[in-house]
Amino acid sequence: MNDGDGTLAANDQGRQFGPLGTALVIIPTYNEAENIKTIVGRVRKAVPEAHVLIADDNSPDGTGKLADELAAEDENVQVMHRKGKEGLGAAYLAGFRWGLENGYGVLVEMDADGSHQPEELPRLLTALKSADLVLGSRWVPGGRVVNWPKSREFISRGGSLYSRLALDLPLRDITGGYRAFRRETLQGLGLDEVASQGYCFQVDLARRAVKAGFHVVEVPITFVERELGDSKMSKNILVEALWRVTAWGAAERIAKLKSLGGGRAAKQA
Ligand SMILES: Nc1nc2c(ncn2[C@@H]2O[C@H](COP(=O)(O)OP(=O)(O)O)[C@@H](O)[C@H]2O)c(=O)[nH]1
Ligand SMILES: [Mg+2]
Repeated sequence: MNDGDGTLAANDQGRQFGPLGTALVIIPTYNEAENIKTIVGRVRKAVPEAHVLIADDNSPDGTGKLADELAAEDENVQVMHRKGKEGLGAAYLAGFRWGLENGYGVLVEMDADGSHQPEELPRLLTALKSADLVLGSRWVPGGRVVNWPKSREFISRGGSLYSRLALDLPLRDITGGYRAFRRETLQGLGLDEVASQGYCFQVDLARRAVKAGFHVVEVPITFVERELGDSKMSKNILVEALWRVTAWGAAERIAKLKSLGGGRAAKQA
């Protein structure tokens, strides 16, 4: 479904939505010393009413210490120091839990490296007024990537297309990590059972949201590849996404066939 302004709605229920409440922007970090001050400054400027939580996995490059300096200067910036590198998904789950316990109405996922531009966050939050989950999307009309080699674009587009087909999801950018959730949405996703990491973590959350009947909307974004520091993408992250998505897709198809078979058996009886 296309809303006409480049946004895609996954689920149209004609529902009423309550007020959003305060937003917490969760920024997971591993070795982002060159980026952390810039990104937090940009968030605080672009959306001054939003708070920030940095979830650092004990980065060897001292990101955690720089984050502490930011938190000391600004009461709306918090730092979660985690004991070691456990992956993006685990950092987000801990951040979500903290945000929910502390009463935030909106929880935002944002990378530290500038790929997710804080200046686009107001558009995501506006869309969330009438949605349960907003995905910043590179692959809807108006969305794009800057400074990506064709090979990376191919992997990303291919990953979303494969997930879309295997899991039957009406979404274009399923692996992206610039998202805004209402608190009630996160509470309805069964986060305690989420074990996936990396890109697969994002697919898992999107899949759970659609299957739970939440209204998921894609908003076009311009994704800018990092200029400083290194990507943590690895072959393992891609392999994990491929096998998990394939396994979920197969399990869904088997469940569908079984329910069809059950229905036929009931009719014959
Ligand atoms: N806390 C934490 N953050 C991570 C971990 N791996 C990646 N990140 C952060 O997740 C965000 C996205 O990672 P990035 O390397 O830019 O991935 P890419 O954009 O897919 O190349 C960045 O803010 C990273 O610092 C991790 O194991 N723990
Ligand atoms: Mg990145």
